[in-house]
Amino acid sequence: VSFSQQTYASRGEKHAHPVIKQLFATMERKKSNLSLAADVGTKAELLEIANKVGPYICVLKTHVDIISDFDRDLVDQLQALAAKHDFLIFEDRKFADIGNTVKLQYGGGIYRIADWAHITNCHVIPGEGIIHGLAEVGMPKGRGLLLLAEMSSKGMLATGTYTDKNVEMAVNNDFVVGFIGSRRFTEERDLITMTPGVGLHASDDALGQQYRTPEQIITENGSDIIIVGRGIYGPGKDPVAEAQRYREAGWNAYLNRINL
Ligand code: 5BU
Repeated sequence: VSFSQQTYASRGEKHAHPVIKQLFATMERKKSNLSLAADVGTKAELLEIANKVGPYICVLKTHVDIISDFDRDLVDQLQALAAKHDFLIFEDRKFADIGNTVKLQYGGGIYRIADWAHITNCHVIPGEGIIHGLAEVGMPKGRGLLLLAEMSSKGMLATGTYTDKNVEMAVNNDFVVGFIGSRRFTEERDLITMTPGVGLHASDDALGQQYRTPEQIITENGSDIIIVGRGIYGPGKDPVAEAQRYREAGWNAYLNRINL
């Protein structure tokens, strides 16, 4: 049976990676395959939205380098919220340098991403060394890595053999737990897919983002998690009401898939 037709709970029970085990268990407990993309500019705004929307999500996705007043206390408070509301933290860092450099970027600097992000991601444009460099830092801490097998934006260049190479590298490396992309990529092991560019209606923004619906992504394409940003906190929106709507839409799309 394809992984897409199994429940999150049963996949979690069998999974070899501790982060994905934890993730599937969280998803099942909260009946949520929703990740919030919290692209806000300050510490106060990030903590506020994480606290409000936290009950409805399985993963909080961050871009820490857009927070103007980032500090250590933000990390402590985010971790406390992750424990309080039962979600994981995914820093969408998109590493893209040689192994030795990404090792320094992942473990050090101001952000020390490996200390607090359960999951991060990278491009494989430099070759497999990037995965090995990140793994040296992340593996001992029990972290997981997603490869950017595809992107959601118009004209993106991660297609064809480049996407296939991502899948090949992922299957062969235990630090890799899955992909960013639009669909399920392989049955060789249970590598998850998280999908950005999700809205309740298919549409675009002015800078190349393309939105597809939870049904397209979860039911039809077999992805595991929808990532939603402005659909939840965009101008005039009530983030709690929208998070509830997306959670329900994502979960129903999953129920429809496993009942197919
Ligand atoms: P939006 O407001 O729902 O459009 O936000 C989407 C988020 O997902 C945003 O943080 C992007 O950086 C992120 N993203 C994306 O949109 N597309 C991609 O292919 C990848 C990440 Br990878």
